Formats: sequence, structure tokens, C-alpha cells
Amino acid sequence: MSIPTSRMAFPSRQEDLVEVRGVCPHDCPDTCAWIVTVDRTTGRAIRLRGAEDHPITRGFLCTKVNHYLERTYHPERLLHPLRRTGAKGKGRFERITWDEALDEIAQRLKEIIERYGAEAILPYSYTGTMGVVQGQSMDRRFFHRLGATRLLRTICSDAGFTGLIYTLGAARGTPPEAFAHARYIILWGANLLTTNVHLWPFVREAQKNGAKVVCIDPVRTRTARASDWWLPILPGTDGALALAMMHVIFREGLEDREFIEEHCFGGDQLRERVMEWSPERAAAITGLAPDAITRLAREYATTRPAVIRINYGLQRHAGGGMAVRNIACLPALVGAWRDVGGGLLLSTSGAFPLNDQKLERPDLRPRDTRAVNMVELGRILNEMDDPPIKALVVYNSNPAAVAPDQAAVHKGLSREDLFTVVLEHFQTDTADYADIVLPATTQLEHWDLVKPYGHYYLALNHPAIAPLGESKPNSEIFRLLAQRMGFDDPCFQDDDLTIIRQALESDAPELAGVTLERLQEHGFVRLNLPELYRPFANGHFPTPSGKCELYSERMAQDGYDPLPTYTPPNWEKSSYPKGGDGELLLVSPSAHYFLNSSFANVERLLRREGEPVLWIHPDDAARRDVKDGQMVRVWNERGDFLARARVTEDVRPGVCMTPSVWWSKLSPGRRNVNFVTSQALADMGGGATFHDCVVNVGPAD
Ligand SMILES: Nc1nc2c(c(=O)[nH]1)N[C@H]1C(S)=C(S)[C@@H](COP(=O)(O)OP(=O)(O)OC[C@H]3O[C@@H](n4cnc5c(=O)[nH]c(N)nc54)[C@H](O)[C@@H]3O)O[C@H]1N2
Ligand SMILES: Nc1nc2c(c(=O)[nH]1)N[C@H]1C(S)=C(S)[C@@H](COP(=O)(O)OP(=O)(O)OC[C@H]3O[C@@H](n4cnc5c(=O)[nH]c(N)nc54)[C@H](O)[C@@H]3O)O[C@H]1N2
Ligand code: SF4
Ligand SMILES: [Mo]
Repeated sequence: MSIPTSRMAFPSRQEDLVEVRGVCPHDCPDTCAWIVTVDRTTGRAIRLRGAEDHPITRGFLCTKVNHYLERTYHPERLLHPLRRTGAKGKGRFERITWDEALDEIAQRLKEIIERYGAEAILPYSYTGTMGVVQGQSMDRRFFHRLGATRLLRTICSDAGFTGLIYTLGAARGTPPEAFAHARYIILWGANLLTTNVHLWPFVREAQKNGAKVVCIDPVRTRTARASDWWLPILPGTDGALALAMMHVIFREGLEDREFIEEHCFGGDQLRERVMEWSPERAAAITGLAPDAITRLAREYATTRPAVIRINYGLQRHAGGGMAVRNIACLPALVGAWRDVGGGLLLSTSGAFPLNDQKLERPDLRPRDTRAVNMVELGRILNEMDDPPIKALVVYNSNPAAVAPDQAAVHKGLSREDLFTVVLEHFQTDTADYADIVLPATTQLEHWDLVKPYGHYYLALNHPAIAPLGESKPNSEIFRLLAQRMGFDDPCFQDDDLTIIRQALESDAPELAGVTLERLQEHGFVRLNLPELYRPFANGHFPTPSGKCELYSERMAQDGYDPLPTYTPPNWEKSSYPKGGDGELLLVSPSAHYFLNSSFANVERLLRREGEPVLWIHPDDAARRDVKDGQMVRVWNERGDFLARARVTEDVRPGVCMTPSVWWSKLSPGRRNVNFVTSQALADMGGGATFHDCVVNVGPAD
């Protein structure tokens, strides 16, 4: 296939160009509105830019999505259905027609249902696209109607999300626009300049106006470097830091008594609980100095407005849920919710009451089907019984790179008796294991509606170009499969615009006046909330008590400590940190030029990311005879991977870091970081524990 890139195309005449509004589909808090320029004469998209009139996008896209056209027109885009001809994992396929592909899938699924029951079928999807049409509607209806095993989509955010909901009652938070008004900003396990770039201009504006920006992260990230104070905490120990901050706040009488009295539940119990959490005690756990902890607490409690940005990296630990719960108590304690520019932001997703029942139709389930946790894919494929998983349908995800414990995942995917279908843009690590690969459209080629989790603007994606090759939208693929399976509920005929209308059918005040027509006109619409929305300024926490639950009866019922407590990371149970020559802690946060494993095959971004790299502190490197620039092996009981050592003080002693997630087949030795990460679950929500990982490091040879 040879489609010229936009740079090589002849300059188009102005009157041949049209602009189409859309939205970035990626799993990123920014959910940017974009404008695609299409040449009508060729039907090609020739330019993509951020919408200038979107208050968060502000006319720019990130370094990854600036290459979305290159990704879309990539010479390796999958353009027709394929059937496997070689061994699983080898990536040898032949071209087949859509009819052949769909008939074969329907026939295999029917055989499996006949023999093992529909629960032998498992969908596996995550947020390759955040759109409701391509990832949360026709697909869900199909698997519900089938009676397939349900997938708990926990891999990213569920631990922290659960801790947040226990405390605040809803995933709502300080709007990005309000950050510009803050005087004290804590970026807590959040690498904005890589993962949330559109929040940065607001932080920068505040900083220019004199706000202090604090970054709590084991790594001196780009963001930590641009902050005023870097606190290099030991991974997984943030819960203890928050407890000690509360200790100082109560001890020194810095709490907002009125806010606690009126809007919090359990203030007295919390005061008593945190008496035992002196900065000295927390210092021994977090690896921070007691003075630093005291200073942080004082500055936070006495500077207004004060805001905390938590992102999800923080909670990928055994105690991640409790850590977020503890941190979420802080703004109420000091009354920060009162102020424009005060409060906390983890997610805004709870403010978008889309009609999930209509979209997903859980009522189509023939019975109460079993559910499995996506983090445990390795165990599910290898150990699950009664019935075992016999068919796996993967879309919007690349589990053979992103799921933990890859040795188990690859072993499971290699099973000859497992029928695997993969809907993809590219021949990923996962697609290499497929029996049938189906080519999917990208955001330039299909309709969608995207709900953000980092601000309050809903956006519509209008297709800009025709589907490339024979690719089809996920929604259409599941529509066709439903036909082949003989599903006759009328919902299986809904077209994409109907699905979008259904999503918006809601009586919720936030969606009042948010219609498809308005979305079609403007591309995006703000929820019916004020610009400088203060979600909990007057309390109204949607918890059982209607207050911010410093004490949570619901947690007690669910078997947790009802008060903030410290839940240690799993690494504390290992031999670490007994000897400086022993094991190290490994965190594998987001790579700057990839988005999870998306874009990790786009040449220009691959070149910028370079190769898998391991940041290691000079003291730790010296003890292991590791030199800067040398290949190292990183290993533990689960497996190993190779990376180039970068010896640097930008990571604290005892911790190493590798930007993620590389495709395994594009990594040295064909193994990426997830060969060492674990399937262990976090304390809440069944979340993943990617950053709670103990490894050995040594020269590669
Ligand atoms: N460029 C880029 N952007 C992305 C992504 C990407 O892969 N690349 N991924 C997207 C997705 S899916 C998500 S969920 C978000 C994630 O957004 P973030 O949460 O910002 O991403 P991470 O890089 O995983 O983690 C943030 C920081 O947490 C630190 N960290 C790890 N463990 C701990 C800890 O125990 N305590 C503290 N205080 N810090 C810790 C890491 O060192 C890292 O610098 O980003 C989205 N945006
Ligand atoms: N070690 C380590 N592992 C991690 C993380 C980490 O920080 N460290 N981060 C974790 C996090 S936060 C997350 S969210 C998960 C993310 O895991 P995934 O959701 O699996 O994310 P991606 O790797 O981006 O893979 C998405 C795939 O979906 C495909 N896709 C995109 N749009 C469409 C579409 O419209 N149709 C179809 N059929 N396919 C499409 C893309 O081509 C891509 O291959 O990874 C987790 N894994
Ligand atoms: S990945 Fe995030 S920052 Fe980049 S364009 Fe998409 S929404 Fe914007
Ligand atoms: Mo994520």
C-alpha cells in the first residue's frame, strides 16, 4: 500500500479543503477537541490541530496525537480481515473476506456455547478509544445478550476511584480552569507534562502569580523539574504521608473547624486516629525527612486556595485505594473546597450521567453471569475452569503488552484450544496470537461521543474521512456479528448516531440542554455547570451521610478500616530494603511519546522515545557494576526484560524507573516491563499494582 504522507501531497487549493470537528479518543484526562482539515478532491486528511476555541485544548495537541495522521495512514495499518496460518504468536496470516471472517467467528462462538456454555467466551477491552460508540455500547450489548463472562475493567483506575468515592461520594473535582487561581498546588503522583499537558498552562499561570508547586513522586519527572519543590517519596507509601499531614494539621490547630463541623462526618475519630501518625513515624515509611513532612502540612493548610492533583500512577500499589482515600480527606480538613482554585482533582467522570443502561443494555443478559478481573488475564486463561475460557474477543486493548505478568498472559494466549479474535488498527503483540484479526477504523473514520475525566466538556467526533481499506468501526463489527448470531432485539440495529442520542437521554441537570444538535454545531459542549465550579463548596457530598466521610460506615461494611489508615505496599513484605545490594523497587509509568502501548509503533515517536531505558540512581548503579549507557537485565521470580541504563539522580536511591509501555516484539529480547509486574490486586476495586514491584538489576551479559 502506498499512501503518500500529507507532507508529500501536492498543496491543496483552499476551496477544496474542509474542516471537520472531532475529539481525541485516547485514554487521557485532557480529551482534546480537534479540527481535521480534509482535502475533498482526494478524501485525505491533511492536517490535524487542537481546537482554538476549546477552553482546555486551547489550540494545541500533545506530541503523540500531533502524529495521529501518521498513525492513521501508517503503511502497516490493518486494512482487511486476516486468518492465522502460522503458529500462535508468530504473526503469520492470510487475507480473507469479511463474510468468511464473520461466518467463521459466529460458527466458532456457537460451537463453544453449545459445548461449554456462553461463559466460556470472554470479551477483553479497555480504553484504546474512550468513545461510547466504539467501546461502551454495541460491543457491551453483544456480550450481554450472549451471556458471556463479564470483564471487570479495573486495570487503570479502580483502586483510587473506589477510595475517592468512599470519601467524597462522587468522582468530581476542581476544574482545570480553577487551578490558575490556586496559591498552593500539590501534584501528587501526577506527571502533568507527560500525561495531562492541558492542565499545565493553568498550573503555570498560578505559578507565575506566585503559587508554589509541589511534586510528590519517586522520580524527578519533567513535571517535578518544573515544580518548586520535589519530594521523592518511596513508592506506595503516600497513605502514610497524608496521615502525618493530618497529624500536623490537627496538632497545630490548622484545621477548618467550621467546615469539619458542618460538612464532614467523623472529625473527632479522625483527630484521634492521626495522633499516632507523627511526621517521624511517616518519615521512616516514606523515606522523606520529618521536617519536610511538617513543612508540607503547614504550607498546605495555611495557604489558600490550595489544590491537590492526584493522578492514577499513585494508586497502582497494594495500598493505592487507601492512599487516595487518605489524601481525599485533606481538602475537607482545611476547608479548601470553599475556594475557587481549591480542592482536589482525580477524576471528573462522575459528573457525566450518560445513559449507561441504554448504551450497554445489561438487561439483555440471560442470567447473572460470572465476572473476572482483567488484571488477572494470565490466571484466567491458564487456570479458569467450569467453564474454561475458550474464546477471547479483544478490542480497544493490547493485553499482550499492557497486562501484568506477561509470561502467564503469553502462555494463555498460546493455547491451541483458545479461539482468539482481535479487532485492531495494527498487528500488535496481541494480534499476533489471534485466530482472526479484524481491521478497525480510527477516530478519523467513525462517529463517537467522548466523555472526559479531566474536565467538564463533552465532545462529539464527526468522521472526517472514509474508512481506510476494508476497515470497519467496532460498532459495525458487533452489529454484523449480532446479525450472524441471530440476535433480534431492535437495539442491535441502532446506528451510531442513534447510540449517541441514547447516551444523552437523561434527566440529570448536568446534561440539561446538552443535545446532539448542539454537539454537531459546536463539536463540544460544557456540562451545565459554572466555569469555576466548586463541587463541594457547600458540602453536599453524595455519600450516605451527605458529608465528606472521614469516617466511613460503608468501608466498615466492606471490611475496611472505616478511618484513614496505612495500607503498606506489597514490596514491604519482600526483603527490600534490607541491603543496598539487594533488590530495587521498579516503577513503570507512562512514556512521554507513547500512550500506553498506542503510538509505540509510529516511527517518529519510537525514535524520540529511543529504546527501553532504566533510570537508576548512581549509588545503586555502582553497587551493581552498572555503567551509564550499558544494557541491563531487570528480573524477578516472574521474568525479565532488558533496558539501557540511565544512571541519574533523577530517581531516588532504592527505586528505578522505566518509561512504559513498549510493545514486546519491538523490545530487546521481545520482552517488555510487564514480564516482571505482578497480577496482585490493589486493596480496593480490584485495581492493578504495576508500580508495586520488586526487581533485581544487573549488567545484561
Ligand atoms: N504520554 C502519555 N500520556 C498518558 C499515558 C501514557 O502512557 N503516555 N497514559 C494515559 C493513562 S491510561 C493514564 S491512566 C494516565 C496516567 O497518568 P499519571 O498518573 O500521571 O501517569 P503515570 O505516569 O502512570 O504516574 C504518574 C507518576 O506517578 C509516579 N508514581 C508511581 N508510583 C508512585 C507512588 O507510589 N507515589 C507517588 N507519589 N508517585 C508515584 C510515577 O513515577 C509517575 O511519575 O496518563 C494518560 N496519559
Ligand atoms: N507496566 C505498566 N503497564 C501498564 C501501565 C503502566 O503504567 N505500566 N498502564 C496501565 C494503564 S493506566 C492502562 S489504562 C492500560 C492500557 O491498556 P490498553 O487500553 O490496552 O491501551 P493501549 O496499549 O493503548 O492499547 C489500546 C489498543 O486499542 C487499539 N485501538 C484504539 N482505538 C481502537 C478502535 O477504535 N477499535 C479497535 N478495535 N481498536 C482500537 C489500539 O490500536 C491499541 O493497540 O495499560 C496498563 N499497563
Ligand atoms: S492524548 Fe491527551 S493531550 Fe494528547 S491530544 Fe489526546 S486528549 Fe489531548
Ligand atoms: Mo490508564
